[in-house]
Amino acid sequence: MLLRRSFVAVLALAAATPASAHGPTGHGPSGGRPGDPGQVTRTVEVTATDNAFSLKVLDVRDGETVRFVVRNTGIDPHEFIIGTITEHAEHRRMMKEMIDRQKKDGHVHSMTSMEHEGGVWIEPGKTASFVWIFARTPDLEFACNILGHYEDGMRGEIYFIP
Ligand SMILES: [Cu+2]
Repeated sequence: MLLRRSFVAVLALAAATPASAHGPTGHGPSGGRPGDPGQVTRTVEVTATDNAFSLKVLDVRDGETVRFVVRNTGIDPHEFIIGTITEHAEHRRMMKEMIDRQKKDGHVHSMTSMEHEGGVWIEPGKTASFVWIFARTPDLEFACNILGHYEDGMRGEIYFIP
């Protein structure tokens, strides 16, 4: 599928851009912030396939520092991103817009505005990790927002233990 391939190429380019370290949309990440690797108290291992996560739901504590290790055993790239339901929806909307624009004018546009520091991009066969300190936030989810993947079920709720 041509559409899917070009889409993935754009995303891969964006993932490799160092500018991804800050929330360019003007607001910081929801649900916490990048954590100190020295403060990790739990490691959560996740396997991504085409198109599902081995992790279905996640219970965390407010202030807990978690290291996520995400392995992609699929054929397609995937992402594992933490954000609110609204943020994920916006992320998907922007990805779609980007593809539509690319289809129209043939140029590869920067995906900077959709990058999020709360997560990783994982190429097929690779493993990626990040450390996150959670802050109590309603409607928090982990998700892959690549076209169609969220809808296929690459998402799960993050619950805060009272
Ligand atoms: Cu995916």
